[in-house]
Amino acid sequence: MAKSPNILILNGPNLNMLGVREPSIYGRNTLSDIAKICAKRGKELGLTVDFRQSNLEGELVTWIQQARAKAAGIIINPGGYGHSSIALLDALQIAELPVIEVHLSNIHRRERFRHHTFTSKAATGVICGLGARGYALALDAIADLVKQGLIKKKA
Ligand code: DHK
Repeated sequence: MAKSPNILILNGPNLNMLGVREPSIYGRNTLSDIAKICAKRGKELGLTVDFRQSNLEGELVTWIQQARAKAAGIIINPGGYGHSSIALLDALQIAELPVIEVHLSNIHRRERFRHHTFTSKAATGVICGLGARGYALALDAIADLVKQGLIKKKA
């Protein structure tokens, strides 16, 4: 049987605090609830899901670099680094993989400094404002992109 495509799901700083972090904005789901949602949806879609979180920019960069050789796509909630990190943008562009960016909250309804994300320049699509559901929708989208081979993956 062919190996199922591997999807790296990355979560940036402070997302480990979901559940207690401003629930009126981020909802009551913990990151481990979201990991379970992703594992279930990934299985239904025939994808292997590698779900990770880090508060460290460099660690996220390293994981994206490693994904270049072993993943079929990346889903990323960059947290606050989305608004600040050229390094994450560069890593995502180097990866040459389908990328879906997810934000739990609708960043466009929030403070002006959250309206712009550097990382979205490397994304095929961006989902925001749909809470944990956004991750499942991102998996649906990335499954299609991988199937269609819309973005050529390097050997
Ligand atoms: C998560 C964060 O940590 C914030 O810094 C972003 C994003 C929004 C979210 O909605 O998931 O501004």
